[in-house]
Amino acid sequence: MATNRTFTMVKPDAVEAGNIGGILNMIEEAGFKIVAMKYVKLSAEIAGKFYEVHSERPFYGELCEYMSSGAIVAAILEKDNAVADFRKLIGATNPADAEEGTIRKKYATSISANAVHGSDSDENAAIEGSFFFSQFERF
Ligand code: IDP
Repeated sequence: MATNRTFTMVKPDAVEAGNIGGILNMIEEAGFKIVAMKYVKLSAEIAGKFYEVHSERPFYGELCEYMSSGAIVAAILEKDNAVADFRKLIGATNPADAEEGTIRKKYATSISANAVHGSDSDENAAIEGSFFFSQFERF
């Protein structure tokens, strides 16, 4: 059964461009409740740990460099069917393929600087949420 939580980050390009508010607004308008949130800047090493599952992919170095290039907003979101519904809301990885009405269509500028992260499974949502938030911060 699908759990009702997912994990997201507003990525450095979107934070830098002043789009935190616009993105959080789209998230809330779509029916997600923000149940944990923080504004942080990752080191390349921490970004590397977060994205370890991608370590064999050719863009891994670029991704870690990019994700540590500026501040991000990390959050846990709650809604029925959260993981799948949030993946729909963010749209395709490459904004060129993202559908109208999605966050990436509106705010992403490239396949790497694509504005938001969204967990791809319930299992990863739980792992990613606990990577950023202690048990006292995700109640
Ligand atoms: P997703 O974020 O849509 O789940 P993934 O394939 O899991 O996409 O890739 C993780 C992140 O790695 C993407 O959001 C994007 O920032 C970056 N990325 C994916 N493919 C490429 C690429 O071909 N070049 C550069 N960065 C990429």
